[in-house]
Amino acid sequence: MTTVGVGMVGYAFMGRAHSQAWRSVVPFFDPPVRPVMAALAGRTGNEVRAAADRLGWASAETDWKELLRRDDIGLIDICTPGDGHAEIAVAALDAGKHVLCEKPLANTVAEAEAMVAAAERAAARGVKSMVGFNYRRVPAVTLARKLVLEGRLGTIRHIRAQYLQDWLSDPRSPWTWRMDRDRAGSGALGDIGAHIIDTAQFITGDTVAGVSALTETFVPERPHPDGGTARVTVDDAALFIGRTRRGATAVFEATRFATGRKNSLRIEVNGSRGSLAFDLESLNELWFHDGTDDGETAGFRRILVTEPSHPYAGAWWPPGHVLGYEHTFTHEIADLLAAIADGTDPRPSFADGLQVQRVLAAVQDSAERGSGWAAVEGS
Ligand code: SOE
Repeated sequence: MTTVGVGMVGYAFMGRAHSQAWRSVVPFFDPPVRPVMAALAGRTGNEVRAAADRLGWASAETDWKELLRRDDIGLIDICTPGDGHAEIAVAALDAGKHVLCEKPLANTVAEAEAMVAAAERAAARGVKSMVGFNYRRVPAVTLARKLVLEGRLGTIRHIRAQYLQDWLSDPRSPWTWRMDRDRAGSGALGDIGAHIIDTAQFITGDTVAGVSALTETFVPERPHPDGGTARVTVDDAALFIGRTRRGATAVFEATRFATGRKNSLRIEVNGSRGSLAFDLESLNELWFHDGTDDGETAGFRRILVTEPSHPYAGAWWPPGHVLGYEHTFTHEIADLLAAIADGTDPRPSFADGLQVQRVLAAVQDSAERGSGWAAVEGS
């Protein structure tokens, strides 16, 4: 059995989610290359050692560069804030390590381009890279894409996508790095807007070609955990309309101020033959309207996406025994390991991540110009 040693950088929310996935991928997916959770890297010695212990990593490092020097590590998993992605990913790929990098790929288009260049150099040597748009791996989302590709929706006319959270709606919620443009790149736009862009493009197989956007920062200053206040330099909400390369219209909304909505990624796609709808807060369900059904009984029907024939579902439990948020990360890692084993290029690639980054940049550009139309570079 071939193995690959994994070194992960960062152990906050995403680090915990990825650790859970690295621990569960072998028993459920029996991957052809088995991961060995070799080391966790973080800045503070006692904290990273405690986290490594708790999350299942065999050792801890206080400098991520040490992971690149170790021969027992062949894959780097980047779970840091956005400002660390480009430096770590480029160095890791140049050192011949496979890379899984959290989304959004980078904080700027220039960083993302450098990462794609490194990924291309590495690919020529058989080294793989992937960006972690985990919602592609919700079984219902993968099924939605399959239905579109099979032509069950016909020509796609409308995409309607929202990502609604409310964790910042209270102005007393403390400032974090996610509110700092230098560290996070942008606010709701890059954090959750990137997910709806990727999910919409993944499901439809189309890309956003141009946008008109509006962003808003409702609370420009927040209490700093160390005392005093700190300035919020990112958007709290981003709204934009767009047109796709193939001529569909799209409406997107990403906000952290939708009171009562916790983690609601909703998408509806309308085509000439039918429609589908999905909400992450009910992630085992896909709603499908087949416009070719008899008019009297036609309508949206709820598909419970837990059958063994459904994407990923067969690896888990019997039908109806629902899956959750964390499974998407296990699926992502299972696919990455399969690609490493069979020599194919895993998706979403760094090039896919760059394309999303270009949409984010177009949104920012349009919003800064009072919602003027902004073409997406390269589309
Ligand atoms: C925080 O808003 C966050 O955790 C995002 O960073 C994730 O990517 C998203 O999946 C859930 O919300």
